[in-house]
Amino acid sequence: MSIAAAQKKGFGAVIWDYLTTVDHKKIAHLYLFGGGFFFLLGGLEALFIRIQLIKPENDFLSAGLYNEMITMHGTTMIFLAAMPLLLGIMNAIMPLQIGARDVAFPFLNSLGFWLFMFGGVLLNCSWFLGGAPDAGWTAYTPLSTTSPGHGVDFYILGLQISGAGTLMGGINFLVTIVTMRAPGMTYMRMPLFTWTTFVTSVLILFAFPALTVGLFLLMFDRMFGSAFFEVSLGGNAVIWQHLFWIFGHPEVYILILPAFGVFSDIFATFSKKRLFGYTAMVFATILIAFLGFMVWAHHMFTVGLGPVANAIFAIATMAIAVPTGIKIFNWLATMWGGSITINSAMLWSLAFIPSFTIGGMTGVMLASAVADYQYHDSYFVVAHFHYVIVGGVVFGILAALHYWWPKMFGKILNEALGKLSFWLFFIGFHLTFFIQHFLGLMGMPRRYWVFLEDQGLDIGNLVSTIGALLMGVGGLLFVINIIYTSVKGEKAPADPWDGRTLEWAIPSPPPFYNFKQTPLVRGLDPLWIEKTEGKGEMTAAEPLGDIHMPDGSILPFIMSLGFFIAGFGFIYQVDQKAWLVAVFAGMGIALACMLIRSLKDYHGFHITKEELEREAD
Ligand code: HEM
Ligand SMILES: [Cu+2]
Repeated sequence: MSIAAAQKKGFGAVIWDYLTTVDHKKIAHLYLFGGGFFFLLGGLEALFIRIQLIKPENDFLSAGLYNEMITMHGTTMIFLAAMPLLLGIMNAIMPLQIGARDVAFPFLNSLGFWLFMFGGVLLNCSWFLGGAPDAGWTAYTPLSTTSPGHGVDFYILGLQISGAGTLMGGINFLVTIVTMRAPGMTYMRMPLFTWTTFVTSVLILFAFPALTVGLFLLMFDRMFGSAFFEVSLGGNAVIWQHLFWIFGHPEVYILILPAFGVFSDIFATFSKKRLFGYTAMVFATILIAFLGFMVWAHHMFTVGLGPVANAIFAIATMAIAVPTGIKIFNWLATMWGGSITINSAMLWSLAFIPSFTIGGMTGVMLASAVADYQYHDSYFVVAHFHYVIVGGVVFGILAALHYWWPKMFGKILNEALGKLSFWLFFIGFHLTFFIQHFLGLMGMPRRYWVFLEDQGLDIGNLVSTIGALLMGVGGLLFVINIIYTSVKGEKAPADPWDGRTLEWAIPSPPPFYNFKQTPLVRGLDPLWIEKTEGKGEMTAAEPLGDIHMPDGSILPFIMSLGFFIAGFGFIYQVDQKAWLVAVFAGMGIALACMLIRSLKDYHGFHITKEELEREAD
């Protein structure tokens, strides 16, 4: 919705519109707003960590607050920033790329967003209510079962609620891609971004239940006196690590695969060439996802699983380098001989290749179980996963935002500001994390609140912190670009980049029904085919007719609010049983919404053929 339309509509109406929307394009806006907010929060927490480590034995943060800061930074960035931002981009673009009018379950789509948002808010309430979780983002037991206060309880309930939202999002995307592709859009004609959305949704479906189960067991141990992880009562603390990483490692592929899809679409568009090795790229994606479930114990090489288990997980981990390497070479081959356009989206994509490859290489080093006894829990590990997560996922998100902003918001992000924020963030990134490899090799452990004088770690940490501040400035400039563009930005045409795929065949932003007539797809890069061999625009697969669209609803918001209230009840009923009232009240609200949704008929509405004909193209 443009600023002009919003002003015409009035602020209140706009808020109500977004509170009740089931339109995938508007839900995408909500995810970008929510995920963007949490990214800034996670970034601020990272800056506090780095300021604490700017010099030896610093006291900017207390030891306890430092533990809370790293826990919240990691948890926020992964669950509340990176993933929702990707879910937002997938929500906005995937239905357009397959020629659909929305996702399969619009109501569920809205519920998925509000559960994420209320889960994220609940988790962050802990800052104001006695202290945030402090057991690390991995919440290893018995640290997490014995951590005093309610911080870890907020972690459990917050992630349980937002995790349910993510699971719904994954199921929704899966069903959408299987059932709502336009005529002719066979699986092997889907753009790579849609393919990676598909495979990521399968990963979400199989990985998140492990976390859900783990969080329930942790909840029972902390709140209801069970002993799943309590060794003295016959429990096993290592089981938590297995459950967490059976989820946790596929989680990193849930984050990186959509980014891989973004780069594939961007390299093809700005090289004016079909993606090299399309079929190999599709199967490499599937193979990475499959192997991604076979490697979780590489996070536990030093736990004592034994040489046989370590060897198996080491080999499986190294094997993932093969399909990943195929992707890197295919991106390079796509650009080879192409007519390359360098703009902000392409800069982030080009910067991704060397940055992510460095992360991949250190990943292979870490996969060597014996060598990992040296690297484990040192800053070498911190450097590695930031190279793959920031150099891969965050660069992918920023590239995608520059590439699809015109389609999502109808305006082109300012290129000058775009390039400036890129260079500051890119240089800051390498300054922050490259030196950390060496801090780790010099023995600096992760998660330590201070480092000591005369350990030779001073310069490295100073450089790392200066880099983090530079990333902060680059990030802020990106936010300024968004504000500047929404106020003064250039209106975007339907196809600003001479694109290849269906989303560029409709206006920017698209009308709320997306396609007036479902398009007929005749091959991979359907729009490019029509542009180069056809009549320059998509052929309709159906005659113009009435279009059915779903109604908006406030129920997803209220249902999520119910779970939010119940969350508080569960956390505080440990101290006072009176809080059980909040549990029943919250669950009652959620249940009532489910009943209303199940019993009341929602017919939706039709846009008539006449209205569509009247509407000027
Ligand atoms: C944007 C700039 C960022 C900076 C400067 C930064 C900095 C750091 C630092 C210094 C630590 C280690 C703290 C310690 O072990 O004592 C850390 C931990 C971590 N970071 Fe980041 N980070 C950034 C972005 C991200 C992003 C985008 C993600 C994920 C999407 C992320 C995920 C994590 C995780 C999971 C941990 C581990 C937390 C734990 O030990 O429990 N970081 N970060
Ligand atoms: Cu892993």
